[in-house]
Amino acid sequence: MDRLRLLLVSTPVGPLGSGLGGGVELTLLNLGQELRRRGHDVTILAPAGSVLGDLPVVGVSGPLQPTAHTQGRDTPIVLHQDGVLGRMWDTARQHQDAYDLIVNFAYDWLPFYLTPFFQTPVAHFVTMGSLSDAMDGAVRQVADQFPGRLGAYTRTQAETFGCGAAFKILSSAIDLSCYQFCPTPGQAVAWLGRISPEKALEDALAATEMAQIPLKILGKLEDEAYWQSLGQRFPQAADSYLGFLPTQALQAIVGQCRALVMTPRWVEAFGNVAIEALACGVPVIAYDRGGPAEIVRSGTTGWLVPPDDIAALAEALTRIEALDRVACRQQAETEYSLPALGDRFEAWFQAMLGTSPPMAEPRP
Ligand code: HBI
Repeated sequence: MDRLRLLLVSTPVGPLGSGLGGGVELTLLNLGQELRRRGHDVTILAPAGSVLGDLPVVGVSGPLQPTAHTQGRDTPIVLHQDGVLGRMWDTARQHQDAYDLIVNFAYDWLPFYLTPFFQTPVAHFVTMGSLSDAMDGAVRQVADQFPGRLGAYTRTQAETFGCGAAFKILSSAIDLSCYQFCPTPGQAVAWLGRISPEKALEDALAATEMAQIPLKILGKLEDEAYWQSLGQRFPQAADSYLGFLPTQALQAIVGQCRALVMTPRWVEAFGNVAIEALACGVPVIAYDRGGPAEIVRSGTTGWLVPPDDIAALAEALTRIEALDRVACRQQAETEYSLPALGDRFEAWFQAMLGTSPPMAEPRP
């Protein structure tokens, strides 16, 4: 594939490296590094203060965008008049001639709406499932006007928008060299993720209490009130919390665990934490919902249990020894390596640029 000049535009909810961007931070880091390794020219456009490995980042200042994942279906579009979201996309507009392709990673209305306003093709990697009617409308507009310009982590996630066939399914990946296989775990199981209601940490606390298995909690403490309420119900929660750790420290702790417990209350678009665990040889016990349901091979690299069924989760925790830690690492190497990710994204870019549709006229 010939060398592309790529602009990857980040989430406006926080600087890269703050953890506020959740899984999309890891996706951007891994994708950016892999595309550059393949010889493409990669530039990241992100809120001021962003750091992403050694990738070149253009920082844009301005008030951050409120997060979408805690809002309801009828939430109206919110846009600061001089916010970082508008300013990032004005920067992209000004410099678009320097790029062959612009890929948006923000889960926000504006970049989808602006797609026909750009001469340089704009593609969208959608990082969450359907959350609001306004965003669904923006996504469907691009599906209609620019077929082929939508990417997603998983089929389940894409289907939540009602136009799943319009998406290229790209899955995710991690740098496997950062994760060590651990054949002999200790007693505890792990829970990883943003501590926020839609991740339902309470179910993991309840199930491990029932199964009498120690739990290690890691991740960004995003919703303080929610954490306090958990502490009231589960006194052991505070001692189980090990903080938001960089990958090296995180994988050392997770690798020692017998399993990762995933309790998504919402349709998790992917669940990077699942492939981080698999890379360490750690099986995943998860609700049969969203991304984790497309990752876990139930019975081999984990168990899928009926969603929101805490008793089933506790029961699955008693069957961890039946799972195969070597198979977990092998699945990560086959499906979730950086070369596999690079192949999928290059195929998507080729499909868009090789036969990019004529510039559609914006609807009157
Ligand atoms: N909210 N408004 C908004 N925009 C985003 O890009 C965004 C978000 N909430 C969460 C989020 N991105 C990421 O954590 C997920 O994309 C992974």
